[in-house]
Amino acid sequence: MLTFYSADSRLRQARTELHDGTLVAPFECPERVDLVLKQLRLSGLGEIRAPSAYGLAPVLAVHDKDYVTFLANCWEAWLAAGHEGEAIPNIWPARRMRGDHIPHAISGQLGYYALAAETSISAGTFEAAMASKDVALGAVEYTLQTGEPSFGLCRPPGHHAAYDQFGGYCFFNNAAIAAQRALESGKRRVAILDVDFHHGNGTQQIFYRRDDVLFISLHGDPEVTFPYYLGYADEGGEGKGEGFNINYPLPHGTSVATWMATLEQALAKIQAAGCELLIVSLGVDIFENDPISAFTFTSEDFTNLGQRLAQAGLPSVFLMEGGYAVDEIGVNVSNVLHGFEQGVENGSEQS
Ligand code: OKP
Ligand code: ZN
Repeated sequence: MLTFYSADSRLRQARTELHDGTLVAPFECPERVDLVLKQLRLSGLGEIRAPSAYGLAPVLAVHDKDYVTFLANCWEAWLAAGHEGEAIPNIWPARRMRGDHIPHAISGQLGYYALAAETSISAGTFEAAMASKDVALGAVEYTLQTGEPSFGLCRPPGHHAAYDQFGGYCFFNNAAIAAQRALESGKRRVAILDVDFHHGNGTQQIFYRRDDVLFISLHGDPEVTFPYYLGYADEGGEGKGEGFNINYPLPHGTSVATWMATLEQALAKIQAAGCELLIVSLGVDIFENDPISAFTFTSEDFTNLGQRLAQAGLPSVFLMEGGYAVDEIGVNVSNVLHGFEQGVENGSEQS
């Protein structure tokens, strides 16, 4: 399988994450991609290619222009305001305040555009986010042109990023940008299957009123986990999007058997909707030893996941989301992708 990767993902080197009341070294760190790359090379998955630069147009197809401008300017504005640490919001337009007003000061803008406080903005963040969406676009372009599967080793991740909000380590919604590109190239309906431990609130919101993208997410129950305020089972889409958003919140400690049985339901929905492309938001934080998650996948289970996804028989693009057990992140990603290739081979032997 062909992998897309950009060395510019290293430009995001934040030093601080607000975690459990203290500032810690971010879980979402550059070493994550190093370990994935190392394992992809060791396991011989295939060529690793740098993407082209696709510019801002595909970003503006799913994100607000003023939000993109804010991200591009945030770090300089934060420095110009004389702040010493990284840019972290500490106030929001909470209920009954002026939620539609964008203040002049960068501290006010941060709260306006942030959905959470753990994700600080630092030098190079915007450039890394640009590289990450280029990785996603390179992967989807390749799969659109060849029909062959691809893996976009995106970093920073994307699925929490909404139309005009960053947070949960995400700035641009890579999967949404890729799905939109696929639609513009002629696909009539695209499925985004989000297997990350956390609900893909940003992807859900971007497509909530649309029927050309079917968004399905399996994730930790938001009653007890991030992002808390979205991801419930009764969120089914609105208007013509009704029926095209499906959430499967699952309790902490959910067994792999239950998770895989839920995946069966998700894949049946994807088949029934006539989707022409599958984009997998691939978070491997469903791993049993993930430091911030609570599902129970072993490294072997990831191989089975990949095999099962191949049986959907769709052109498929895998895009990296979360996964923070850095020792195993490479093996777990590699197992999904090799499992997918095995599943494709088995499928063609049977037919
Ligand atoms: C990003 B992705 C740990 C608590 C969780 C944010 C989680 C973001 C997950 N500090 N805070 O979906 O893997
Ligand atoms: Zn996650």
